[in-house]
Amino acid sequence: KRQQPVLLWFTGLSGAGKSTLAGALERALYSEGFHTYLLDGDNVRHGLCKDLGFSQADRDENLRRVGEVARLMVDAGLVVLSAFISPTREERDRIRALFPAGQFIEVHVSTPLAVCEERDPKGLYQKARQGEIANFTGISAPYEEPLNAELTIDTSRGDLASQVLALLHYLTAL
Ligand code: GGZ
Repeated sequence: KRQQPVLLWFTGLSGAGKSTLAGALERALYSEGFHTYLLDGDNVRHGLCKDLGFSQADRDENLRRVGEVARLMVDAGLVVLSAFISPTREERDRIRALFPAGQFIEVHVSTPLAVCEERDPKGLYQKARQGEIANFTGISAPYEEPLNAELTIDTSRGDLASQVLALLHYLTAL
């Protein structure tokens, strides 16, 4: 099928639902015959970026590498999805600037902090509140909300299927 190669960049807090949304969208795209790849902390921070932690400088380098890898994958013709907190506008805009207009699609997963903290699927917020994890985004490290995201999705409202449909509609209108 002739879906244009693009990078869908999911940004938001830990527990906001970035990976869940991106994974569900990837399955939907795959079943329609598109070639996709999902970049996330699970496949990047254990390999390509395993030398990096969560200081601001390390996050910037993590995202710089992910952006460059995503560019190569888009060049190869893939629909690339990425799911990283990517807390600063500067880093997200730097990655946007690697792509021609329209090829970088920023998806703000805007689930409120209170909901993410309530979900706390890995117990990380609790640890951060207790001071056991430093520089935790939303608690002791900043998250800068996007000002010009192409799409905004709050996973505490509505269901996953309709959120995936909204993403598919955006993509197929390109
Ligand atoms: C934020 C952290 C931290 C700190 C470990 N701050 O919910 P998760 O567990 O699976 O997703 C989070 C992931 C964030 O990695 P990213 O590569 O997406 O971050 S960034 O874009 O800022 O480079 C969380 C876990 O790693 N984690 N320590 N201090 N999240």
